[in-house]
Amino acid sequence: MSKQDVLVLGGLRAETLEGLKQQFTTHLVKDAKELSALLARIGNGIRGAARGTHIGVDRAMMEQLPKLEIVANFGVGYDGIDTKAAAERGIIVTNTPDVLTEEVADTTLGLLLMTVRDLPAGERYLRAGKWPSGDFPLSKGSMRDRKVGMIGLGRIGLAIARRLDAMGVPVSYHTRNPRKDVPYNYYPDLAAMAEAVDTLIIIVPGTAETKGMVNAKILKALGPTGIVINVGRGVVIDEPALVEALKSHTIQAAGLDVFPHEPQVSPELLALDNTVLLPHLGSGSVFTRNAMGQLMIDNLVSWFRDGKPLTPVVETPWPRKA
Ligand code: A2R
Repeated sequence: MSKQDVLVLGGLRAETLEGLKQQFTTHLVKDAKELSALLARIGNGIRGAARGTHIGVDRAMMEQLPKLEIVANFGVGYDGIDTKAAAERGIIVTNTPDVLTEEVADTTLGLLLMTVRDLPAGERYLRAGKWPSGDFPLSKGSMRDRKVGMIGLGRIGLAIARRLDAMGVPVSYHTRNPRKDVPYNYYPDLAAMAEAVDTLIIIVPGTAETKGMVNAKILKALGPTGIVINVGRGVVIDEPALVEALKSHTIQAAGLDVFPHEPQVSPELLALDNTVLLPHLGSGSVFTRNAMGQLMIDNLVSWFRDGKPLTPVVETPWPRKA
């Protein structure tokens, strides 16, 4: 059987690209300019797409790919894909859940501890040769007296909460629907949860509903010992409001792994010393990125070989809704 033509959008690891090449005839596109030339040339023959980082899949692109059946996304978050347009055209979208859950939860705990205990500044202090002239100041924050409010308690949120349980840290959560299988306090109202806790961990998808949900009002409710950790999506925080709250010490600090305009980071956030900033590396180990790449490939293989996707997203369920 001849190999299917698969469009490969944006950055993927060499191992993942190699895995794709073994199964498919791949057409690699790194940016929007390359894309329009390629689509004009071979758009009619493409039935599958593998989506890496930094290139969106919008309605206009789908229109140039009349035979497209499946978009396999690398990563659990798929806000860069217009799933409404996909569903209308019967295109299945898949993501890579579960295989990254524990890794992202580990990174979140690392970022939380870095931010609460001011650990990156301590490391900079040692490397600058300052230790012999005096001890690094005690951290204002401690996990010993913190209360965490999770914004999102899905696969990853739950894995984070389990780690907090082990540390003896009380957990509350805000989602649209309460879970029946957890012992944590549920807050249907985010502002009420922000009042009750001093630490927010954001692990929701980037959607029209979640965009800007952590705003000036929520930050004020969190208060002067407040710490915000974002490992979900950058757009969930109203960034100007966050910068203002950090500058005015309305809250204490923020630890961020995701940003609204990645890979660009606001110079204002960079200039503040009460931020800890990571370059979106929540799932960023060789082990986990390989597992994510394999699941993306397996979705495409399963679709073309067995006629079904392995991990379709909720907006494009399989079997398709009648
Ligand atoms: O609202 P629910 O009951 O569907 O709970 C989901 C919550 N969530 C929200 N919470 C409050 N307001 C919203 N508008 C809202 N939309 C969704 O986010 C659920 O607790 C959580 C999502 O969990 P999962 O779908 O299991 O995703 P997972 O694997 O934990 O990853 C979360 C996100 C990804 O979408 C990427 O953006 C990022 O982490 O890597």
